[in-house]
Amino acid sequence: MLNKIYDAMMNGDIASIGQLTKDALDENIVPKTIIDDGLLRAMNEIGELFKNGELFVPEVLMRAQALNMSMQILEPLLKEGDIDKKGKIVMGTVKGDLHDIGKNLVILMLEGAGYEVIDLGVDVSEQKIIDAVKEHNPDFIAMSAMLTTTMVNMEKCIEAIKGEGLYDNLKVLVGGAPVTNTFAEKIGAYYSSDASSAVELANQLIAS
Ligand code: B1M
Repeated sequence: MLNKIYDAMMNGDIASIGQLTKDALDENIVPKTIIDDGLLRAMNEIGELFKNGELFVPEVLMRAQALNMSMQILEPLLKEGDIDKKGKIVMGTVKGDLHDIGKNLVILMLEGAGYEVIDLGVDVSEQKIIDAVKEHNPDFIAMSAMLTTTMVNMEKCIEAIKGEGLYDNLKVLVGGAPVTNTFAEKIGAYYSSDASSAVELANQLIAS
């Protein structure tokens, strides 16, 4: 049954993933096992295929939708502490920037890898990020920018975080088409070029 769920995920089979999830529960497979050995096992593989250019954005989004459909059934059944969250991430697209497809993909991959992500959406001001950091006490702030005119707001945000004395307690991840490693280093952040690399980077940093 877990292999069937894995296959449905790999094929982006949104028509049958819900029924397969219910069938697995009927066979007394616990939600955590369905998530770990069915959904997330597939999502890790999907991340690798995407990274290697063997899957494209629409295909990944369809598989992510399948994961969400299954999770909608499983989440209410999960007990407190059932899922070990690797870390907490506050993420948004920076002020002035409305692009969210890449950000959403990064979030899906991070969630699929076991991170709790608080999605602040698009056009996110420094103050909104600061408020979220104070409320959620995350391990990471992750920012996305797709415009050369908005990537500068990443630096402004980091300065604002420093001004509030919050910078030393977390790490800042950045990405998006115009962003480079050199730029990230200059502003005091860590860079990743795509969603899978963002997961790898978060894993490295959380372990260090
Ligand atoms: Co806009 N747009 N857009 N756009 N748009 C670009 C970015 C552009 C390159 C197109 C072009 O001119 N060739 C150009 C930017 C030029 C520049 O500044 N260098 C541009 C422009 C100019 C604009 C407007 C100004 C156009 C106008 O109105 N005159 C305007 C700006 C609006 C605003 O934000 N204020 C605008 C508007 C729009 C739409 C609303 C129409 C739409 C956005 C819809 C949406 O997001 N909901 C749109 C789109 C779709 C694009 C393109 C075509 C595609 C972007 C995309 O979604 N790519 C884009 C051209 C292009 O890239 N080919 C373009 C797919 C996505 C999966 O990739 O976002 O790169 P990407 O995310 C990747 C990585 O970058 C990385 O991982 C993701 C997954 O692998 N990543 C991270 C992203 N964020 C990360 C954060 C991390 C780590 C990795 O943190 C840990």
